[in-house]
Amino acid sequence: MGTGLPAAIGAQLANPEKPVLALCGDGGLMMAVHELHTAVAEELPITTVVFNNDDYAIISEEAERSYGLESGAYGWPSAALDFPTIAEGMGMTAFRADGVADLENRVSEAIARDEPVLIEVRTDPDEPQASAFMEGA
Ligand SMILES: Cc1ncc(C[n+]2csc(CCOP(=O)(O)OP(=O)(O)O)c2C)c(N)n1
Ligand SMILES: [Mg+2]
Repeated sequence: MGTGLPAAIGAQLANPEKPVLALCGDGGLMMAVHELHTAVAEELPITTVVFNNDDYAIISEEAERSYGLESGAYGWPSAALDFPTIAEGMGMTAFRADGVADLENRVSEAIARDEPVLIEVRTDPDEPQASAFMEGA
């Protein structure tokens, strides 16, 4: 939560010859979104995959289950973020992937480009979160 992209920058600096991917939620990436610009400015060929569901979904789901709040209570569907546009505004190549096969192709393409790339994957905010699986739901 917030540390994925900064940690990927450190991993890439320590392993310049290896492909590095940061797997982020939209809420988590927003906590350090300016580091996309660091990757561009420092020419770090990180691939950032952001799973965008317009929500702190694990928090919203727990609030709904345990405290009876409405579905998506902490989300922001009326103010959706467009991560490819954000990344492109920082000078980064960006794609949107639709489905698993497309994501696989885009990740391969991003690694082959040897430059920082962002890939956005739109996901369903009603998809069960990790906390639900941990409770056996
Ligand atoms: C620094 C920090 N702030 C807040 C939290 C509490 N927290 C855990 S998960 C989460 C929301 C994650 O949202 P997102 O990255 O969009 O993932 P999603 O659950 O939607 O897949 C929050 C706020 C945390 N773990 N660490
Ligand atoms: Mg989210």
